[in-house]
Amino acid sequence: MSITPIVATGFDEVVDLFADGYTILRGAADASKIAEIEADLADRYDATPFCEGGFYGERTKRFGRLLIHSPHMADLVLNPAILAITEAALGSWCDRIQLNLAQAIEIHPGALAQFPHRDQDMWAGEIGRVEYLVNVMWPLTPFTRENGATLIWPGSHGAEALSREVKCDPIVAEANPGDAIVFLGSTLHGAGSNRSTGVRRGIIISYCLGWLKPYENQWLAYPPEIARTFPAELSALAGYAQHRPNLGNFEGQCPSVLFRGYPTDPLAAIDALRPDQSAMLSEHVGRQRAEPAGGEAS
Ligand SMILES: O=C(O)CCC(=O)C(=O)O
Repeated sequence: MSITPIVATGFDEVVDLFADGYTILRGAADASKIAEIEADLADRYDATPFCEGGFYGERTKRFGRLLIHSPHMADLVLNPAILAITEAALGSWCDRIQLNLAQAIEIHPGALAQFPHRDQDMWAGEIGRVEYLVNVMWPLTPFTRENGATLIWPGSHGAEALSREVKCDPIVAEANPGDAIVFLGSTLHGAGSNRSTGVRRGIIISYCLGWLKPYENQWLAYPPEIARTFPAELSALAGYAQHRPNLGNFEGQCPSVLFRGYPTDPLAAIDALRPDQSAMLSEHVGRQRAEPAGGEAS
């Protein structure tokens, strides 16, 4: 395994994540809160049509924008243990992480096993040395071998993603509401087939490098009038923060400026730079200021 996160964490889960490509955090959230989320989403599950196409699954329902469907979702997205693991896992490659997706999934009896895939393949970046994403599957109903628990191929991550050969059998991520099934964007995985008589419900929350295009368009899912009601950490995850230098700005400023309404007057563009860039810039500016008027920068 060639990838080692640079950030020192002390979290065994991060070690497991990079050793095996996945880890399961038992009891990461309060099961009663998960039950409240399931209740909040119930009507939406009922109203949502089945997906079309073999990847999404024709016996599967999915819907996004989960932060608007349950007030308890914010706590799940901001789960401190998950954020710590994710920041440790991805922090070597970005200045800040962002929310990639918050999607509810309901797999009905008769659903076929999903095509095994790696979520990182949605981005055409270098494979094998960079991790782009951390996925967290939160079961709303128990996940069992019979009802289609997520299948995960241990050790299929990192440089192994360059190999076309699958070297082992998948593990069945059996888990209960409150548990968090965490895996890397480079880890081969997919939903299992549902051979039971009940539905398998879960929520997938993923986080990616802050400079990538997220899978779910966060600014459309949560426009400023909605995102302004979020806690600051959550709105930043949902795209209302710049990724230094200056990425995702609005008129040269942090997009959270829109929480005060669309500005009627022109705004000043304000540098949002990393410390190393600020240092280089200070030197560049300082040198010119120190020169006699009319002098040329070298
Ligand atoms: O539902 C699952 O267990 C996995 C879902 C998944 O990997 C996907 O939809 O991309």
